[in-house]
Amino acid sequence: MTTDRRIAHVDMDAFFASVELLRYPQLKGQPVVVGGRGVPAPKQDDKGDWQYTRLGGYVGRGVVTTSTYEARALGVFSGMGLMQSAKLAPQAIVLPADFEAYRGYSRRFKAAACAVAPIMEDRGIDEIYLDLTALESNTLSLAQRIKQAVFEATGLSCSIGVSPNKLLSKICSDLDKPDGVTLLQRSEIADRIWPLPARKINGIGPKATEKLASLGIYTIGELAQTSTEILVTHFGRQMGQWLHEAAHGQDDRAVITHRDPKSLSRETTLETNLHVKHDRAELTSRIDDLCRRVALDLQQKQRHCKTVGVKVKFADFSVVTRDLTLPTAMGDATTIREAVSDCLKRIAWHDRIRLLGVRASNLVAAIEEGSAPQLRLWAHRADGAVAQGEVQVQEGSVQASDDPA
Ligand code: TTP
Ligand code: MG
Ligand code: MG
Repeated sequence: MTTDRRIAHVDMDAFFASVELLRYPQLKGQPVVVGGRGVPAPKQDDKGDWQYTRLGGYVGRGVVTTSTYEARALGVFSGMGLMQSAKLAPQAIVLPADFEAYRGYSRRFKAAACAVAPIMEDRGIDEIYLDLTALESNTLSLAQRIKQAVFEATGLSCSIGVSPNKLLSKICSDLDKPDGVTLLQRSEIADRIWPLPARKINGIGPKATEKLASLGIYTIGELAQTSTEILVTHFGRQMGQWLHEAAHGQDDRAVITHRDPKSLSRETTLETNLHVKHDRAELTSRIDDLCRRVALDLQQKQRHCKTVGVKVKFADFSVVTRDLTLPTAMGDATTIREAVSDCLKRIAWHDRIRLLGVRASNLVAAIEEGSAPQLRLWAHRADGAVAQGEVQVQEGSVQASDDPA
């Protein structure tokens, strides 16, 4: 018999909000919400007192990226509109998002965790998996050392779940938030996992949850008791089988330390819908900015791209994409910008523009002359910034989540 693996899932607590509280420690214990970039930043008045923006009276279409646990107690959660949240918590303070800062803290927390447990899979801005199997110490002391290292490097708390696989650990890290450690053994699945709602399984989204409910399946336990045949009938072979295995806590996926990114993209939702002709200057500057950021992302991941794409969402929510494949791979902002211009010329502008995106795909290694490509490409980076399967940084919206199977 092989012994179980020990996989940890680490997730930062109220991540964006917690980073903001490092900047404004006087707000600790208060309901605080992080909105988009358009929210006014706090200002100091003549006496040196901070003046904050309150949620009450907010007008606009900003969205809550995250909220402190005090704001969550008032019903305000990630993804809610700021205007809707204002009705629930008018007194809550709203702060602008600062994605650069969050990326910096993200790198720091990953590097700190890596120093304790070097086999790490990067799962987005505030979460990672670690394979603890080969490490000497007992699981609880490892989890505590990771938390301590993360705190020392960032001043922030995280929650950790440790179990025999990624699927269960992801569920566990959420069970005792914030600042929690949850250890789970295979023998405890029935007692501790089965009572939970099915949607706690990463990969069961709102649609699948609804479909399961229509079959009378609400908990993971009820899912586990449902025959594979029934699940396959309703969800298809692959998904049906995966649902069955997931409910039984089975998951063999390895912790993947390096992954080749397939594409990189950046997009931005405009504060107000812009007109292709009347707002030309503003649009041009937004597009320039997106191209520059995609070029930087490519540089960071040491990649060039052969294909450049654009995405435009119109005021009526229709989405148009165009792409262009170049004869040779490249990664500089100017060439990306030229390709983007070419793509934009092929769009019929039927309405005002709500969102703009630029994508680089068909990625290849950017090999600098005289360098040892293999080493450069796969060397573990001390800052913990490991290439991901797909890096998509959307401002004010959700980060990547795990693939279901
Ligand atoms: P999460 O880990 O889902 O949430 P959180 O860290 O804020 O809170 P928790 O303690 O429950 O883990 O997301 C990490 C960050 O990603 C979050 O701080 C902000 C951002 N995010 C969004 O921008 N939009 C979203 O819809 C969600 C869920 C998160
Ligand atoms: Mg988190
Ligand atoms: Mg997270």
